[in-house]
Amino acid sequence: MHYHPSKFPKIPASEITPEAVFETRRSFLKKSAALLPITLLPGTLSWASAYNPAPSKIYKAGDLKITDEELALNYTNFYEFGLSKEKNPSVYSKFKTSPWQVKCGGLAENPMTLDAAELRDMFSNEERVYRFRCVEAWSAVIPWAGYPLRRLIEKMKPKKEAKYVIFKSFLNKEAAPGQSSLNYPWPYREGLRLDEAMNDLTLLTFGMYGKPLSPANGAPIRLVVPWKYGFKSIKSVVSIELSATQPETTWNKLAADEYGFFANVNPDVDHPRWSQKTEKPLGGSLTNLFSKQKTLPFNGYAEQI
Ligand SMILES: Nc1nc2c(c(=O)[nH]1)N[C@H]1C(S)=C(S)[C@@H](COP(=O)(O)O)O[C@H]1N2
Ligand SMILES: [Mo]
Repeated sequence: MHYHPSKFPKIPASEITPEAVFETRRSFLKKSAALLPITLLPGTLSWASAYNPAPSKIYKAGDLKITDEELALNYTNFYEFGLSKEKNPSVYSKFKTSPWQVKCGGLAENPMTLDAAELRDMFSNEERVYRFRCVEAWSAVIPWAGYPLRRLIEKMKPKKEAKYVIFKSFLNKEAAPGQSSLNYPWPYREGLRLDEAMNDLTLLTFGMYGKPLSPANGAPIRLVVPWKYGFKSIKSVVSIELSATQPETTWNKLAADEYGFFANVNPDVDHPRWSQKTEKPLGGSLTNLFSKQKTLPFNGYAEQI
């Protein structure tokens, strides 16, 4: 299926008012709840089917052709479920993403533990079309939906010693076969410096292509940091913790010389095993050299960070 964000106005990021007013999900839900049989509410089905992120902010960087939805859903990196990128959907059959608790704490005056559904509905969701660049040199352009992580962090009220944010994914060997078959330091962990986490581009993400995230893409809640290599965009998050010190992260621990903590997209610094100067957009031929495109410093977001 083809996704058309073009039905929404294209506003350059520079012209976006941070306080743009749009209908909030709560008022949308109230209205739609009035039309639905009461037995549908509350529940996973209604939570998912009522998802309607406001398309009021479309972030663009350069000339972006949105990746085909089928590709973005079916060509994924999610090592908890194995090494292959094109996984059989049955691999997710034991992975339950609702209810899903997220612990938000650490060096916070206002720690909280919420269900992902509550966390999602705490602030209005908006859609953002971002470039996405995996460290393996494939790339995509994806319409995500969520809200800036900054809004949650402000609500958590960082203590003044807080300098980093630590993110952890779930641990469930029953549901995730890769957590037994791959000898990685589970659960998957990532981190950002607090100022990076507070950057307006850093998106706490609940949806893509106008729908809730699929298990393969990190349901029910993931991070998207568009100016960093894809491994920083941790999926299926269960904890967000403020910390005074730089945390250990999964890929950095596995191979520090290949995957740095900061991992900003940089075409001038090659990976030890391949060049980072170019990338292959998903959908382009993966073998045709002419389908490659230049990788941009900070993935095209240098001016926004
Ligand atoms: N928990 C978890 N998060 C993860 C990964 C993973 O294996 N486990 N892979 C990372 C990598 S390497 C990339 S490129 C992106 C891929 O996101 P996508 O599959 O939705 O495109 O997720 C990142 N987040
Ligand atoms: Mo990646």
